[in-house]
Amino acid sequence: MAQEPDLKVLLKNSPKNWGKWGPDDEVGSLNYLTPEVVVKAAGSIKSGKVFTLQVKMANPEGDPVWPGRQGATRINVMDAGHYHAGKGPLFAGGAEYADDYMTLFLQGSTQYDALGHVWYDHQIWNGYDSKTTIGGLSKASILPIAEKGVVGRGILLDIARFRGKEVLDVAETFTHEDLMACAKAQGCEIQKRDILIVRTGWIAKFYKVSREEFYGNFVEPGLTHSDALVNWFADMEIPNLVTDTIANEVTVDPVSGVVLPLHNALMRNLGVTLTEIAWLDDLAADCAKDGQYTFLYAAAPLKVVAGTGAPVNPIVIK
Ligand code: UVW
Repeated sequence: MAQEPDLKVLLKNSPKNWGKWGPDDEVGSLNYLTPEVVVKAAGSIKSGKVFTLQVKMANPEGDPVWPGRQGATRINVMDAGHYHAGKGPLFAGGAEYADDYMTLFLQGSTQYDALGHVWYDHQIWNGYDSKTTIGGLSKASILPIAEKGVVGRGILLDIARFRGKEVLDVAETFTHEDLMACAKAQGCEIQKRDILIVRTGWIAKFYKVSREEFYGNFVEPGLTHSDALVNWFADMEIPNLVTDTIANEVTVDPVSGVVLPLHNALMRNLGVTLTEIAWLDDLAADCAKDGQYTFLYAAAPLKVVAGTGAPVNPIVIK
């Protein structure tokens, strides 16, 4: 059997943004989202229509997660039942309340990845030692991204609709050339520093088919690695890639056999932030109706200290 190449070999010609924003940087390509970019992005608001892009959490129907993770579990610790049983705390005036807690994988919902989430060759984003991840990320955690916030011009690239499909196939791939062709067919153009929001129909499929079918042959559709694609992301200064898949790229590179090479080429090397498991179907339906595929995108993951990622409910304003 052919041996898959090491990421060090596969990405030997891949560009890096390490040091570009100084030796202490922890937000990478989000630095491209300057105040000027934000002001310009606000000009994309035309009708005031608002969309939220998070999937439901702790959903009785299930939460789509990477194999091996579990969806969130929410548990009531106080409600009317406690009062009926005489166990609720009594407040002067008679107020009663419901309360709950939740356990979750920080990567187990619509989420931002911290730049230190995935690496190879003992170094994470900006060249920090991978040992900085031990026991919690002391470098390039989700916190600096959460503190900064993400605001810019978003562009929806509805690859599923572009290919005339409800959902892309298992392991189906596309490239940056396809993203550009999709934009053209939609009557728009990807501009420098755009936040790319790519729809494959994959997360919607999770709610429509059995778990056996969804996880049976788990190779998600998505962007596929090439040096040309990585150079395009670098030249276009893309700050953020948002998709309706669990891992933002075809799970296994069909050419090299390497798993998640773009997590490394884009996130570790270029500092592109990844947003996964986004709910894009309502936004996509509206874009198909009104023909407006560009808008203001705003998001801020939760401020989890040392986290590898954190849930987020991004907002789009058209
Ligand atoms: C893995 O951690 C494997 O992927 P993701 O970035 O989708 O959470």
